[in-house]
Amino acid sequence: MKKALITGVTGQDGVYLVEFLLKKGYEVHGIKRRASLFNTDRIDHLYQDPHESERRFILHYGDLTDATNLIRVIQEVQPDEIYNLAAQSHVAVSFETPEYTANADALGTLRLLEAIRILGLEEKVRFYQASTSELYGKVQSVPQNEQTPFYPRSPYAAAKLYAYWITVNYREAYGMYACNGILFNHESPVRGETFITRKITRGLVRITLGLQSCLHVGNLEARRDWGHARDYVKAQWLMLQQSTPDDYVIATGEQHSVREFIEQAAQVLGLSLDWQGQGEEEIAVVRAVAGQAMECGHIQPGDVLIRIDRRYFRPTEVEALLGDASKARRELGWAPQTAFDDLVREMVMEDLKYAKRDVLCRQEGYRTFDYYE
Ligand code: NDP
Ligand code: GDR
Repeated sequence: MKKALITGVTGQDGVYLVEFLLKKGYEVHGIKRRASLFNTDRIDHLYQDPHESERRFILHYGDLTDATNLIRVIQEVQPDEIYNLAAQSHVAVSFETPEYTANADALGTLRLLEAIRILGLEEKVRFYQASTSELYGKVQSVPQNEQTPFYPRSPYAAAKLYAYWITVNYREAYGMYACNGILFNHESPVRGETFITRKITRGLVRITLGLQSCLHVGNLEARRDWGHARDYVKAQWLMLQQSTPDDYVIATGEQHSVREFIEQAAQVLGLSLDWQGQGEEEIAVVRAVAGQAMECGHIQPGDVLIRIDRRYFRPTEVEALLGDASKARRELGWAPQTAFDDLVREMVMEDLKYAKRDVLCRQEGYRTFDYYE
């Protein structure tokens, strides 16, 4: 039985990758951080009690900022594959916590690679690094592929640039099987609530159900190549199954703006929108109400659904990303399976379930979590 060790196992990609590897018959180990509250919401359905025999999913406490911990966990697990998904992954937050972001995202990757080397596991372990389309930042050509020069635009991207190159360096210097997956944005119903896609689906659903009055966002014109996390973790695994290690762009090749994402999510709920005003004064006003939104009865034509808030703009923005994944198609046989419309629909429908639960809780006098930064 192959063993995999996943850092960032409690995150969005973590849960999809665990599910994927368990289906493939792996024994899966994950590193989770100690927190004062349970932080395993996404993986709770996979939890196996430590007293069960024949466990195939095992969690270890750890942190990418603690080299001793990483060495000990790798020593204990003796994994065949390590997937380094852990990171302070929020671009906007990285402007507020640049040093921590560098420590976790850049040096954390170095610590893992060094741990493999210190333990003499260079020939046994295959290593996957969660690199990112944010490396292209201020894009130098369109679409972006493995040859496109990098131009990071945030502390997050600069940290990930170091992680990218140190992964390449350990491959070249020590002959390690180490790969960078340069993944473009990928989303899902378990996407963190403060990334724009989930913020939109959660926000619009909560407005529809009368739990929230308006959604505040930043740059409507930012354009992204959005895929589904379920499809992208398969690419992560495929990269570690080849005869030689290499770096691959993973993307859909289709681009949409934040504005288009809002319109698509609104449409799923039965709302059509008019955009009025300009720049920071722009608002989205409800033109017509049908479907789910009409059944719920909380939204009327003329209601303001979206407002712009300066705080969500970044000091330096990545305006537009579009990936060219032809190398992955050709060499890994990988292709995205989820269309943009289906991704948005799935996210909206799942958020409807959560919001309906919140409505019930409120009716019964229980407090709900209403934060929507
Ligand atoms: P998430 O933010 O959902 O998950 C990040 C994970 O890393 C969480 O499990 C988090 O733990 C953990 N983590 C954060 N800091 C540390 C630390 N210091 N030590 C140990 N664990 C830590 O990210 P995604 O699942 O969306 O992304 C996975 C990886 O892929 C990240 O590295 C991200 O930067 C990268 N990436 C993501 C893309 C995307 O569109 N999703 C695209 C390209 C790259 P906790 O739950 O305790 O916070
Ligand atoms: P990104 O994702 O920065 O691409 O990083 P995010 O969803 O945060 O932003 C995408 C774009 O939307 C614009 N935007 C807003 N973003 C947020 N979060 N909140 C808002 O209110 C808002 N309004 C507009 C942003 O300015 C940006 O242009 C994600 C992360 O998963 C990274 O870890 C990963 O490496 C990259 O994707 C690929």
